[in-house]
Amino acid sequence: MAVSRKVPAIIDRETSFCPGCGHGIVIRLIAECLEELGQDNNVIFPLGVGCSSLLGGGLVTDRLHCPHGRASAVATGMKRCEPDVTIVAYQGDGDAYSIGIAETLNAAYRNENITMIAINNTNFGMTGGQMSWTTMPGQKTTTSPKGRDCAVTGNPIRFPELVASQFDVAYAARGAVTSPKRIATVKKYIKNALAAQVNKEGYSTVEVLSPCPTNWGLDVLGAMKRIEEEIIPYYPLGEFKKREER
Ligand SMILES: Cc1ncc(C[n+]2csc(CCOP(=O)(O)OP(=O)(O)O)c2C)c(N)n1
Ligand code: SF4
Repeated sequence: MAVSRKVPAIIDRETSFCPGCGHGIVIRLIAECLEELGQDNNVIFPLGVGCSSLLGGGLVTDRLHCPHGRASAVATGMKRCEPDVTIVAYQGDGDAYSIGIAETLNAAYRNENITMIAINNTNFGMTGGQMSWTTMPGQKTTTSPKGRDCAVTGNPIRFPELVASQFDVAYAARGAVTSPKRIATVKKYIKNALAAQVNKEGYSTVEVLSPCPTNWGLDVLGAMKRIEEEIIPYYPLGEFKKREER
């Protein structure tokens, strides 16, 4: 018997991500959460530059391609003009952290009532796998061919922990899309983040550890295994800040 699966209404076509990429999973989860919260026709996505921009090819929704790294600043402007519209900045680690860290941190610092979803695949995916702020110590990339040397580059950033410990944000969490159970947990985190915004609690963010098999030179299962065995031990999963009732 065929299994029928309800696809959120704002998804109307296939995405163009590489096979095994995590972006498509997260975009599907965001669409499901928006629909469940009654926000799917009341949302704008300020988009990062990178494979994250391809969200626009998969969802029928308002969105804006922002200058590189500046999606949280654009999100701030949108929210202040339209406080009752749900604003979701969707960015990669290179965009949100390496390139746009000033705007990203400033939005969290001010506790802007927006949601920022960051896809952490430990490199600049779209441009061929350069080192980013989340590249693992020792990881080989096209710009760290001998492996990332943290004595020279500094250490990888743990953004959700940073804003949860230093700023008055409403919600901060990190998940991974390596198994159905973990994907269900990521969905719960995204829904909590969006609900915090709808309830006007302030800034919310979810970082998702996500495979980039193309630039990692791994097959799909190998990429999932890398996240489980190498990346999660460095980037712990969980909720770092939330209201008691969530
Ligand atoms: C001002 C500017 N600098 C650099 C680029 C090139 N560029 C395009 S996408 C990208 C990296 C995006 O990486 P990330 O945010 O990690 O997203 P991913 O592609 O991995 O999802 C870069 C450097 C650009 N388009 N504009
Ligand atoms: S390059 Fe990486 S992040 Fe971009 S679509 Fe392919 S797998 Fe996904």
